[in-house]
Amino acid sequence: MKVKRYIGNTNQEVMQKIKEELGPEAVIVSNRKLRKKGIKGLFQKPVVEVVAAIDDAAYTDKSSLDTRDIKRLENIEYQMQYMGSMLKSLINGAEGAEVDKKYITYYQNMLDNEVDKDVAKSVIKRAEELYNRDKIGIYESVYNSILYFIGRPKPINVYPGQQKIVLFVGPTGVGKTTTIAKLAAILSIEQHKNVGLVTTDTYRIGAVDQLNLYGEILGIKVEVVCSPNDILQALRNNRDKDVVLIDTAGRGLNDSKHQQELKETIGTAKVDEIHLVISGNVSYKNCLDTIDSYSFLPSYKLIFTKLDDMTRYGIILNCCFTAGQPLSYITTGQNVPDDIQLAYPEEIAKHLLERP
Ligand SMILES: Nc1nc2c(ncn2[C@@H]2O[C@H](COP(=O)(O)OP(=O)(O)OP(=O)(O)O)[C@@H](O)[C@H]2O)c(=O)[nH]1
Ligand SMILES: [Mg+2]
Repeated sequence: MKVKRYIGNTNQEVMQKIKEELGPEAVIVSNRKLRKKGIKGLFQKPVVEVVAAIDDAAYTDKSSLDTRDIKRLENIEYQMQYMGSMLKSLINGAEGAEVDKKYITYYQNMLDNEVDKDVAKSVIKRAEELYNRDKIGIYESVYNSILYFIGRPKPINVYPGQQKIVLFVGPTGVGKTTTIAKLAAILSIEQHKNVGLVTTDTYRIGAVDQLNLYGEILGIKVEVVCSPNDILQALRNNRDKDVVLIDTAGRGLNDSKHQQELKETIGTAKVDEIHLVISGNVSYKNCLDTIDSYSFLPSYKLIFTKLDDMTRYGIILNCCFTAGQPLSYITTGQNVPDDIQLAYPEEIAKHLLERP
């Protein structure tokens, strides 16, 4: 770390000097106006004093350094990060104090990645247990703790001779129909399964056409169901299929008629698994409301859509933690069928422990 004091008549003049000498990576440590000491100074224009600093690594080619130097620089970097985390947690109030010092950087990184404070504290609590029990490193303990709370992803597994009926639910516009189209394509084209498509969404104008369009491309006839009672006929028409994907209408969260219809559909259709689709680019509060309003479901898997529209992944951990349900897929764009993949907890955990 190189620290230097610069004096000049104006801010601009001093900044120019710093830029020339230390380069654009320099950080300003302090900036103040000074008067010369003594009575004479009172009558003179104040001068500007700026203290600037630059990390050695910022202007030294790392490849020319030996390993010991690199280790030293990395250590300084870690210590600065640690100090930054300590400062932030002090600013945030007493919360940081409840977290063991050795975890403070990871705790702060989780918060910066929009992990909820209570969730982050639970992660750290379990990490400490794992650290003591399994004699593993600090990073490994907190990483494993996140994996524990996210759980193993559960994709749609289709076995020969066992038809699977899968229902997709979720708020309006989260990407249910698009996700079903992606999954139908993957299951039929890549996994050579015989796929059936059913929609109960007769509320929204164009909803049936939307699924029909994908159905036509894949050569799958879409069965349209107008009431929960009609679903049995739709399923009879699909009895030769390995897997049947049922699309539903996105409705207001507190729509009790919608909830009742869903319950009837689940019961009548003898649904094998339900996937709750949540858009990743909304607030955690919004997700909590969604999870709450679907708490009447017996159990489900979580699909996160629109990850291409989000920068922080904390919401995924928050939702898994709160819902206590496993992930299945994540989607990363509008392209059918490319923008979908099995959820990857390891990548999510890694992201959450890095500085955003
Ligand atoms: N950026 C982005 N957009 C997506 C993704 N998935 C779906 N969308 C878009 O989100 C919009 C709504 O998608 P739909 O599949 O119609 O959503 P839905 O949940 O079926 O909507 P309703 O049936 O009206 O409740 C469309 O413009 C999709 O292209 C995704 O992963 N990323
Ligand atoms: Mg839809």
